[in-house]
Amino acid sequence: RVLGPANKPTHPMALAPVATPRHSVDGFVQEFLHELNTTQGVTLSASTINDQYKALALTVRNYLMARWLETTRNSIKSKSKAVAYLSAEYLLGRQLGNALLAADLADIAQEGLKQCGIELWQLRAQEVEPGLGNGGLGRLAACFIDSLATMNVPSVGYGIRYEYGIFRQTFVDGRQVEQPDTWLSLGSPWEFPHPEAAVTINFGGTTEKYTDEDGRERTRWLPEWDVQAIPYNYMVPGYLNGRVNTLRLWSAEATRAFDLQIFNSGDYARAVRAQTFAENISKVLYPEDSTPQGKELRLQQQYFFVAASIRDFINQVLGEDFDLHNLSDRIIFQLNDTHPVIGVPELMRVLIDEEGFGWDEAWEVTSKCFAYTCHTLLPEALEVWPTELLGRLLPRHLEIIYAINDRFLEQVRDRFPGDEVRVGRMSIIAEYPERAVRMAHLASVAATKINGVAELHSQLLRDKVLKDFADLWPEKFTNVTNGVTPRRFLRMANYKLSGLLTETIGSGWVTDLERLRELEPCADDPEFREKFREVKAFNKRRLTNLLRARDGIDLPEGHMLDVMVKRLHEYKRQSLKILHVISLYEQVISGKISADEITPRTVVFGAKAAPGYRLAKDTIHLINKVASVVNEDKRLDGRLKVAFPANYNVTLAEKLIPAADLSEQISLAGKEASGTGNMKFALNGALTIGTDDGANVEIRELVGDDHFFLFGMTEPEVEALQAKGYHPGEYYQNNPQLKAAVDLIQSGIFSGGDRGTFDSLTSSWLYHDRFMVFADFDSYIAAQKKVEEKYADQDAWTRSAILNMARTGYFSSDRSMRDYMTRIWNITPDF
Ligand code: T68
Repeated sequence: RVLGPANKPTHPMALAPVATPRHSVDGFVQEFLHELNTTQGVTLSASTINDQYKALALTVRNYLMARWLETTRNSIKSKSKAVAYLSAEYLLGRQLGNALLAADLADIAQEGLKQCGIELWQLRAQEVEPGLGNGGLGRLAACFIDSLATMNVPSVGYGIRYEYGIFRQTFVDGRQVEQPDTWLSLGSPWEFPHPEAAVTINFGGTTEKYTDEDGRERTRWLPEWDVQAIPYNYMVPGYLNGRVNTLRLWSAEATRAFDLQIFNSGDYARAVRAQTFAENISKVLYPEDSTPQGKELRLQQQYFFVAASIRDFINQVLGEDFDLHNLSDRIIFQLNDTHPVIGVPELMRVLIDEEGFGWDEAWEVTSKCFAYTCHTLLPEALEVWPTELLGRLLPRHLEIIYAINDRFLEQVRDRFPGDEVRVGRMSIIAEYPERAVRMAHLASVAATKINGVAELHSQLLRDKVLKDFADLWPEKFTNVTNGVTPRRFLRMANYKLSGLLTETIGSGWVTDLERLRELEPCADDPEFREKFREVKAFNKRRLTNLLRARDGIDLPEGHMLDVMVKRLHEYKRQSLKILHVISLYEQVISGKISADEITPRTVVFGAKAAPGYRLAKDTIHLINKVASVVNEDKRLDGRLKVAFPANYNVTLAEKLIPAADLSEQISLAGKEASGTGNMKFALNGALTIGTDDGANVEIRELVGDDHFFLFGMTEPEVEALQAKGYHPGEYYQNNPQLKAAVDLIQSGIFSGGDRGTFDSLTSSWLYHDRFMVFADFDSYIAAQKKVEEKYADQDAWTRSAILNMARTGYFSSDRSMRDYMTRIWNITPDF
């Protein structure tokens, strides 16, 4: 690869930074028309909306370009320590709005386009969001890279450019049906492919021992096949700070040599198959959330992107003469869960096999270069890879993992002599039900720091999930509570509220969210409360219009908007929410209460289920069926509605969250690592009904008990009940309200008279109820009564909503990044 020009440039322009278009309406229009003509190849009058959208995206890119080139040049020059965020997922959401905001172009673009006869919102609607993630973990990565750019932190995000992101959800007769997400079909104007910078990634084969020229015993890997990793760069613009970081996503392509060999053998069909085989690696995002699949292709994906990223950083950023003994002075690889942990043996392999390091030397370096973030508490969510599979795909890496384990277990035996049970528990290698590598253990052994994502979660990691590791290395453990970017989720998503905030306290809150505290006194100001209510009403109208056009859903006016949006999972307990709805319905139709005793409320669900997760899909089916019955029943007098727009994604979240009154965060205590939707709702002035779980604990501490609807067992109470023996059937028998709701499902009323349709769900609750929905039902219903009482007093409600917003500035991802910098990375921002 040739870097830079062959001869020293003589033209003066060659050294000048690229010109930024004029920051004015005229400058913008000129640039926009230029892009339309020269890149899209059309005149304004002949252009389609897609042409216009693409030309607009390219225009905005041009405004950011000089800053990007400058940031990149500086980061190579400055030699400061950088963060490489390694994540298999980035749930970015649409790019255009964020880029306009970062470049301070929103008003100029709106006016310029208007003069061209174009509405900005219409072009924004044209963008298909890159859904390269499942849920919280992927969205967190996107928030973090936004904050790193905004805070001037030298950093790069590495991941996979999936050709198909998270599936598009549709409903057929109320059941989820998945469609492929063809986000690239109209082309993506945000990416910069660099096929010339491809990296070769090896797989399979065997290893062999040999003696090198110095007489040293060495090992080499003789791989069987390889693929090319092609980098695609994306701008990550900081907010109004002149910095643009890079997100680098890898795409798999067949290697030319591989192809040629087969082509030459005359087997054309096989050659084409080989190509498909290679390209499969980055074809599709695994839609499983919190339940790893253990599929070979998934491990291929993990190794593919991590190996390419490590190589890329060493070659491109550090350059040839860098002494890799000092690697940890220049980089920290942050592991977003265990998905990139194969990077640990990979770095060892590079240092030992390729660079000639001795084991101890290599470990000295490697064990300073990684930090590990855990995102779960569910034991079934901890990744393990059968040694058979790992050894077949990455034979050298398996050897290295065994060697790491041998030395590690020696350490454990030294510290805890005779405690072989502990040794077995802690081993990186599990022996049952099959021999397998425990990726969380490998991560814990290698990492300089291990963090959970909320206080309670980090505590439970230390006390339960990784207790043995915390006993051995207490100093490794820390917490960084998650956060969300205020740019996307407040400034962009809620521009009406943003306007009110800026008018009241100035615009500093966008990058210093704790300043929302200054709004506390406004909670007692009737005029401010009125304005705040008007903002909420505006956001509800906006949502109503969107859902009408997008889903044909009609939201009634004047309802409390009660929102539960997140992945569908048993532990998150969408079933508890729908049982509440069913119970309200049952009480009205059985005459226990009259419709006018119900607080007018619309319950909004948004949730995708993993395609193979039966109970989750059945829950979606139930919700849709309940919706269609409840929404039509005149006896409710229109006071209770259920809306379930399909395909919940970042784009929909940006409209839904600002409109919500009530945020449902109702997981069983001790199961939700943090949650981040909970933070977005509070910041947008919704009140939370929630359990003492994840970051809910910290939200409640900050906003105060009077402004939070707490219910349900605490984590220790859950443990105690589990230990004593939990019998959901008893709750069913002893709680007439719960029994009536479950019986109503079993009556067939939601399934056209068929009594068995939802048996899988009802029997799972009655006989297992792993997440104790029945045990928390009563407490949840009681908390919902409190919600209704408070909502009846609109002044009190608004007061609480304002205080929720004013007191949750802590949950900015800028603060999370600051915590990572001081507690984990030991780096400071660049200026
Ligand atoms: C989420 N985890 C946590 N996992 O559930 C949530 N898993 O509490 C937390 O707020 C969030 O992470 C951010 O820390 C996930 O989203 C996954 O998406 C996932 C994907 C693949 C495999 C396993």
